[in-house]
Amino acid sequence: MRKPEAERTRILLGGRALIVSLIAFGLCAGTSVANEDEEEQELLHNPGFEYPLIEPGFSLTKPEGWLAFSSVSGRDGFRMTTEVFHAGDQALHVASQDERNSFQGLTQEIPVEEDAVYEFSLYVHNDPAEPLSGTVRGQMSIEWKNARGEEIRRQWGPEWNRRLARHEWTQFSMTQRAPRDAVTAVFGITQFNEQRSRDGGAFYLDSVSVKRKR
Ligand SMILES: [Ca+2]
Repeated sequence: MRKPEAERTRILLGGRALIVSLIAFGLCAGTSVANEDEEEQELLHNPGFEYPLIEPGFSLTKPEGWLAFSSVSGRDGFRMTTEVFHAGDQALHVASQDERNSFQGLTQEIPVEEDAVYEFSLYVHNDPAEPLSGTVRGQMSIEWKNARGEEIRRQWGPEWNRRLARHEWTQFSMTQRAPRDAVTAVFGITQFNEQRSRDGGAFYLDSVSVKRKR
């Protein structure tokens, strides 16, 4: 039996109203997600060294999503750890290499938009068991690249050294505007050792972050 005309109309209107509501909700939700994407979303993969999961203690396993480099062939001082961390369950232990004028680092290259502003930040903690000494230091940097993969500009940020706190985490950050033609940026943390005399030591690194500000 056919429904009375008035009731069919109401059902149709109700359905349309629901669809309109859903579209409106979707648009609102979409807008809010887009804003978060542009302004607040974490852009790094595995920024807190939570992956892969390691056994309790220290591990030579490399953190997912990060590219490690070292001036000393086949050897670096990176170890994932569950012993000390700023957030989550894991962090990275960075020990200087016993080699004069050595350097090593971790980078992550991600897409960027020219003229957008990016905030790069991290937390570091001097290793009380083997604190940084002498010339050993860590430093943040951003390398902007164009569509051909060529470096447009490299900007060095804050650095930390033997004066870094041994019993608390210290945050460092740098905020920079992507230059014209930039399509990707390499966000890096480098540890340098000039090794005059007996320089050495290590620090913990955790909660690295890159966010687009505007
Ligand atoms: Ca962590």
